[in-house]
Amino acid sequence: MSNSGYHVLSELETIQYVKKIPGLFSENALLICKELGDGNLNLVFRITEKGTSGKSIIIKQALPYARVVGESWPLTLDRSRIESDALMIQNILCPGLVPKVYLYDKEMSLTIMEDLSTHINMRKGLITRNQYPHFAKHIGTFLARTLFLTSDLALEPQYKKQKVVKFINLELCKITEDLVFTDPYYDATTNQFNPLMKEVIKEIWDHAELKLEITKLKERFLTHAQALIHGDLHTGSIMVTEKDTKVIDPEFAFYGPMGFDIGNVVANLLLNFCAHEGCSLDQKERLQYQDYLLNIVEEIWTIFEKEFRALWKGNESSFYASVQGYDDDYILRLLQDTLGYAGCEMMRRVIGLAHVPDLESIDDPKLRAKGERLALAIGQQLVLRRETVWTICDLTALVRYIKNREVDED
Ligand code: SR1
Ligand code: MG
Repeated sequence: MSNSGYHVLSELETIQYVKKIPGLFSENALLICKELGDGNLNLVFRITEKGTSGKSIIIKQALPYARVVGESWPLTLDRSRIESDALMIQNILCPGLVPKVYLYDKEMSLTIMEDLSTHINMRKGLITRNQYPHFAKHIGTFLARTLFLTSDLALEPQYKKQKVVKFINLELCKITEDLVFTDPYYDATTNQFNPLMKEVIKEIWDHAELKLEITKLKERFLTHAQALIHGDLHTGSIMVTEKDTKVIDPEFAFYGPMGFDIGNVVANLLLNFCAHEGCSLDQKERLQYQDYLLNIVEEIWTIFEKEFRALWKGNESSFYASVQGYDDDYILRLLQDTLGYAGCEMMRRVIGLAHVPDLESIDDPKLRAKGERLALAIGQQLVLRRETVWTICDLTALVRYIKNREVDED
């Protein structure tokens, strides 16, 4: 796609740009712009009006390459269309659970949206052991509604296929195909890991049964156009306050397996669980927070399943609703996919290119390796044993069992 008017904005140009857009700020407003510099792929500017109004907005502009690597990794600008379209759909399906989009500028590959500076990134919140009493309800509802209502369970098949075409996301899917399902399972140049983990990682590279299961999950990721998924739903893609939750950054959105989104949420809670193993917290505090995390995993699934079944029931005229037992079969497959994709996400965040601050913020490599070893042990078992799991409590019991097996409590 060629955007002939496209150029990368500076902070000053961003101010000039927003001033030309009617309805955002008053003509004489004094504006401050700051590029936040925390995106893997894009530029993210916050524009704030000086004075008492406190008004602010976010402008997210796609770069023609992956920012984290540089110009040697070219990327399509079309991802900004995918992101703004996905946000608008999600806002219709789950009002209030994503930032509001004010404007999408195709030419400049940018989206103007609600500023969430009152919220914090959930990953940061979990690292400091904050608790979010409404999070499970919000994210369980988000998952159920966005996944059910964009799938063949809710949409007329031909209309759904048009959506599949609209959300073809070649390059960002390729990033996931490579970084999640391929590179971590051999000695790829993109991998970067704690040298203390080398032996355990070599065992993974030699684990034929594990690689077979990862291949099945990869093939399902590539071919199972089940619903419009967020595609990168880790805890860094979620902004929270004690009362509110907003899901951000759906630039990886495409029609893929529902379990990939649910699995990413679960995996990132479990990665935080593992990271606390490596932190020098006192044992009681650590165990309490780890219990809290496992409880949220159970709660998320329970809310997800309840809402998903309610949507299924409310759609009585559909072909699928008329087939007895199909809902139970479908939901069990979702749970087992969730485990599989959660396992993949956990392993790639230890072995592959993109790590998580939960573990990376542990300075001492020995302590970090403690958490990383646990993450790899849990990740492997989630993939290998996913078809033996029938309920969400089987999953949390499996996590507790592996933790007790792997970790010597002080
Ligand atoms: C080069 S992009 C690396 C990672 O960042 C994104 O958030 C995705 O998780 C991707 O795998
Ligand atoms: Mg992102």
